[in-house]
Amino acid sequence: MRVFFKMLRWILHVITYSIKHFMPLLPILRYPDPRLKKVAGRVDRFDDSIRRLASDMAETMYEAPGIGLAATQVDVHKRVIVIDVSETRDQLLVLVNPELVESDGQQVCEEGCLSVPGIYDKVERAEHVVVRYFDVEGQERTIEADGLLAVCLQHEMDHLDGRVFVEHLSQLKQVRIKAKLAKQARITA
Ligand code: K1U
Ligand code: ZN
Repeated sequence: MRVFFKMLRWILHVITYSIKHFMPLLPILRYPDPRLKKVAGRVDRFDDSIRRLASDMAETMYEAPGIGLAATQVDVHKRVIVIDVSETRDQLLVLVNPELVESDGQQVCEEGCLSVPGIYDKVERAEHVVVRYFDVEGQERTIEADGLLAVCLQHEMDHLDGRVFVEHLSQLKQVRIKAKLAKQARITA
């Protein structure tokens, strides 16, 4: 009987370990998927489902790897973004219902996007931003940023409004990017 319970405990341990460590990552939508155009809705309840979403998004971002991810990109149309621009990859920011309250200056930075793999181009953004948001516990906070963090915040907030960074580029570049991605998709199909 003791051997049976020992085995049962071991099986349960293996199951919980597998769920915790081998959970499938969230699939990322690829441009020009029309779902990337949806405007995300505000979060009004700060419950476990939001904390689970943020945690799955962070795992997906780190694994990709990326420096940011918006819920829109994983086909969840809620105003949630995760960001980590640190070199040590241990400075996770989770922003719920982010709102741009101030912006000034200009900077041009090379951007990439996990929804537009292999495409990088220069985009003009504000140099300095102030963003008001809620953390996953529903506590209101403010972040002030410049440089790469400011760029990343603007890039991710664009996603929540259904905009992908390539839409800041010329029409000609957009046509070329769509053709390149369609070719990539045919090769990998
Ligand atoms: O939104 C996304 O798709 C994530 C995107 C964020 C971003 C990158 C560059 C400028 C603005 C916003 C990425 O993370 S693309 C991948 C990337 O830039 C990167 C990946 C690993 C290490 C460093 C950068
Ligand atoms: Zn992106």
